[in-house]
Amino acid sequence: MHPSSAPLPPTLVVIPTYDEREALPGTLARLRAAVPGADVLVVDDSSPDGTGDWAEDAARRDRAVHVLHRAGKQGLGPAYLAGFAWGLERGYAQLVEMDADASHRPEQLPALLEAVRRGADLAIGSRWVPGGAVHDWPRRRQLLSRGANLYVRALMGLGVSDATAGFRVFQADLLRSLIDADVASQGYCFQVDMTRRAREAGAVIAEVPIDFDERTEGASKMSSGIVREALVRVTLWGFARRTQQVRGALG
Ligand SMILES: Nc1nc2c(ncn2[C@@H]2O[C@H](COP(=O)(O)OP(=O)(O)OP(=O)(O)O)[C@@H](O)[C@H]2O)c(=O)[nH]1
Ligand SMILES: [Mg+2]
Repeated sequence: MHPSSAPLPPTLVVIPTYDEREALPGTLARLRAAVPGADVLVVDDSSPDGTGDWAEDAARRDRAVHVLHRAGKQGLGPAYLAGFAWGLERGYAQLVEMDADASHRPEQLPALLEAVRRGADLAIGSRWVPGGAVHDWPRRRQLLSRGANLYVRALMGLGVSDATAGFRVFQADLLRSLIDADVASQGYCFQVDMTRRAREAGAVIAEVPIDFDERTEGASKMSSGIVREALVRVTLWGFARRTQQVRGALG
């Protein structure tokens, strides 16, 4: 049977939003066209620009679309954790992480879902594997992302080329076992921590090459604080791992 004709297990795409009124409509339309069988949960942190209201209207028009409203901007990690809890409670078999800003092409989601169908517990849409690419990123951003991933690789040995990527599919059983109260909170850190937890759980991780597009609408929420948090956390995780290795070798 051709893979795309296999029935899709119950799938929930979680899209966190903060001030994405301009970008979300296009992303959602593309997603619904690319993977019509998947449900969508928009997790909006009371965006001042009315993204949450727009999502409510979209949910009224389309039964596959749902909205979770949260009070105030609380960061990417907490938004995803709330969205995952919502989806796990409702019995979805696989849960997807995707940005609202169209940096992740909805048309490439089927390739990630296919990797999970073939046995991966976690499929990561990767910019830094052969076939992956970043389009229209300033050199500074490319260096930051590449540098961060090299640093993570060197210190944490996750065996993943794009540990900070935010386009992913988790098998529900794996996801359930990974999330607890102290998953690291913010952008890069959240993705790295989830990757680390998946690796420690012995998960099968597949990296699928993707094209990452620079956002054309709305504004980035990346901040120096998020980068700093990631640097500190990755360094601490790396040293903890080294200490364990040395203890293992001595003991
Ligand atoms: N609910 C919620 N969503 C957020 C928050 N911060 C960022 N997001 C969303 O998370 C996704 C990724 O954020 P971006 O601003 O694109 O951050 P980024 O992709 O690391 O940075 P760029 O590449 O510069 O766009 C987008 O859909 C944002 O709207 C937050 O605090 N709460
Ligand atoms: Mg983005």
